[in-house]
Amino acid sequence: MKRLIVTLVMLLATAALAAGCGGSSGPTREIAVTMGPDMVFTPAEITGTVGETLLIRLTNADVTLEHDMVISAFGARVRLFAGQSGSMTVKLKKAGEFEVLCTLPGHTEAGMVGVLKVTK
Ligand SMILES: [Cu+2]
Repeated sequence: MKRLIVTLVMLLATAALAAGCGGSSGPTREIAVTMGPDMVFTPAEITGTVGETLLIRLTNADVTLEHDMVISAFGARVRLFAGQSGSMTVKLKKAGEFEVLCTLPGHTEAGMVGVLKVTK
């Protein structure tokens, strides 16, 4: 009997873990974006659909310049030194076209901008 209870508890724990991973969040899709060299995001256009979660893998390909990527509509921000890599997740909760900016001084003005297009 004791053994049965232990087995049941383990099964329940496993089920709880599985539920936690799935949850109500939609699928996660990975994309890669390069910052620089020069004042560009490549690709400059990111697309997705509402409900999706994007895992954006970023590489700062510049030799000397620091860059960041800010998608203020979704509260997402990553700042990377030259040559550094990082990532951020963005849960696409709403449809529309949203600004993607590098907010380091002068970078937006120099054209380091992109767009995130989210469709329903
Ligand atoms: Cu920049």
